[in-house]
Amino acid sequence: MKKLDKELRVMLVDGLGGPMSRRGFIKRAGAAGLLLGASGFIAACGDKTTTTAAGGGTQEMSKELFFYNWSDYIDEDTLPNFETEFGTKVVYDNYSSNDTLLAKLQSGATGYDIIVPTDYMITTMLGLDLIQEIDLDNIPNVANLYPRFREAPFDPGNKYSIPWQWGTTGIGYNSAKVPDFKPSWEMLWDENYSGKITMMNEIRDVFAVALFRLGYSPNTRDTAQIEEAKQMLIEQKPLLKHYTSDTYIDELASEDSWLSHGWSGDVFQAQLENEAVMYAVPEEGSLTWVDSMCIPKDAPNKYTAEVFMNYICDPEVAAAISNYVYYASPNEKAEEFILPEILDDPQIYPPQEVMDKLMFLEELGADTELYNTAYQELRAS
Ligand code: N2P
Repeated sequence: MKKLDKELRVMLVDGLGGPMSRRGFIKRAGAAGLLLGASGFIAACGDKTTTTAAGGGTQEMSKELFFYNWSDYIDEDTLPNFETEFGTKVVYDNYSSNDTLLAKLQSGATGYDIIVPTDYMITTMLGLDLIQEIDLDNIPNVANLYPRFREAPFDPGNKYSIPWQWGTTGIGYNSAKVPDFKPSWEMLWDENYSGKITMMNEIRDVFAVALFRLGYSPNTRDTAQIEEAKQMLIEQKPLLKHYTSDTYIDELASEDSWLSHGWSGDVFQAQLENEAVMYAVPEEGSLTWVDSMCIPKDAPNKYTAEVFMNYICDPEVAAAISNYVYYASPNEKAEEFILPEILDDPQIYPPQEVMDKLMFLEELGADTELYNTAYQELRAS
């Protein structure tokens, strides 16, 4: 990828003027996106459809790449720039929960080349033989990642996965409509806000909220604890507007919802539209997670998928994604291109003492069924 002109980069990183609110700042980031697009265009002059693989030999880029990613999780220029640079069309499709992604893969050949499951779900998919090993010779840019993302417990050495973005789970709330907000999961059970509350549509995440509220681990295998959490979630149901893992961004922005169980960057995206929207990680504890690119077993275009992964690990490409979606990047070399307002924001890059309090969901093997059954009972109640 062509490097940004130095003067332009300084302008993007240092900003055009004095301190700005996040809302003002993203407008500036939007302008940066346009400029990056222009840079991608310049880089496109040259035939990139045949590439020499780092491991030797020549491998053909496919005409199309089928990419299945989370909704609201990419810079608007990322795919157009890739298409211009490599001459491959990206067919882009979205999901909003790991459960949907897993069900899709389990239902048979999907034709997807890249998917982006969350940490624990990668372990699940490996166990079900749904994803395949990656040829790291084609992804030299993996060296740009922070060491902790090269040695993550769910995939040490990035044999099967290349991290995309990471973040935390918490509550998005409207500070004007919920003046008595406190950083507690209890808020999602507050009858004063009945009809204005949303919960995610994701099995383990929904149970994690009730389990944290009860003081239990979100990874418990204890059937009595899971049952107690289910009862608590059944009590909550009449207060909910609905379960959603994507529309809450717009609903928070339009004030159709005032309290949403949500992911950090999604809530900040809502905040761009409505300055009253805030994000908090509840004091009872919460989750952190990392989503990573993987190649399904039956992917039609494995080599092109690896070239795409390498492109995403380019520091400027990775930074542009964080600058747009407000999630943290696993790419250490991207730091110099990430807007300081994002890099220095403790809600996006939490300090170690906050990280120490956050937990990862764990893959529970056969005991996952305890959650699947309880969730079905909850939704049917
Ligand atoms: C993006 C959702 C982030 C994914 N809309 C949470 N794992």
